[in-house]
Amino acid sequence: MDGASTRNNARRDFYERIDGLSMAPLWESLHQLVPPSPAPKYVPVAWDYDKVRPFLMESGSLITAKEAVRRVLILENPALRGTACTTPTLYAGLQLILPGEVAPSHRHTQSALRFIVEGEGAYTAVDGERTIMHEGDFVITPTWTWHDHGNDSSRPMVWLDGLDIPLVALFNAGFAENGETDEQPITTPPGTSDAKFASGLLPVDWKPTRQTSPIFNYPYARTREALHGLKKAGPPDACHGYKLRYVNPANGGSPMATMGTFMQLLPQGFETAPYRSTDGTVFSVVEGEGESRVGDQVFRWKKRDHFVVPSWARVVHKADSEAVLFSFSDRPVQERLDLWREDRSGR
Ligand code: GTQ
Repeated sequence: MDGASTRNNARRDFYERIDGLSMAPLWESLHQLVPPSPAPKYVPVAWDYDKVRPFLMESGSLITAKEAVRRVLILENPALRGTACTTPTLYAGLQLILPGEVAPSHRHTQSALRFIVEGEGAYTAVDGERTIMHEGDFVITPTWTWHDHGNDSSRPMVWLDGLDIPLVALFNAGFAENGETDEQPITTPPGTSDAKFASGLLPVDWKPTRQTSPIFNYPYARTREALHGLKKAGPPDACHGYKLRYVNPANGGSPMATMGTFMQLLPQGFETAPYRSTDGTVFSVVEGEGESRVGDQVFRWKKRDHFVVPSWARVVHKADSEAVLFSFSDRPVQERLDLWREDRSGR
């Protein structure tokens, strides 16, 4: 036996002996543990709404919203099957609620966002107030707030659920409880939180008690108007087109501590400069048609399609017609931890 194999055998033997003590040699895995740049173990993926919708509707005949509690098809990353993860930190799913149904009241420490994909007229109630939802609206149900959903309209409603389920699981900080009634008692007239907090004004003696935004519906009509105002005001950003982030008006931060949410407008024919950042991101197409190159994959998309851009994957969006993209990520968490990075060198 040569010197190298004698040494390797001695090392293997050593590893086996320390294995029984629940110990392992760092030097065998150091490079993976501390990579020179992010090496995500999940992949770019897209869901074509034309293919997804029939299954979503079929689920509506298999189980009621009440029995399911939440009737959702999880958008699971192909590299993370069986984990309910869309990215390693975020969960995403498409929730269906049919006319007359109620998704019963509960609360949990996981924060949730709703992004309305199809239909209008259903409501979400959060801590005693209801909001009627329309396509493109962004609605939050922050950590530990009571929430239920109901559809008093005549059409099915579908929205994208985004939750921090994997993050909360990582911390083992999950708590949940069910409401006493399916629909929580309504204590506040609709429009109250909007009136108090959504006009660049705050009630004079109001003090925030948590990081969460006091606004719980950010309607698309206003977001759209803002994007179009931006477009009139100047040239697009090379990497983003016209991109805005949703904000908690009380502190300038994200509406919820764990998830950042964004809306961007890409003018017709616009192609973004290559861009990457460390926050793996879930996109929902709101308007228009185009394609995104994510790493070496190309996803064609149109209204209501969804796709994932993993951490540090280069992305280029191209809009064939004027397009609007909603997206969410764990960016605020990474920023708080001084971890978030971007690379605009493709600009
Ligand atoms: O609406 O509370 O998609 O608790 C997954 C878990 C939605 C919700 C989901 C949930 C909810």
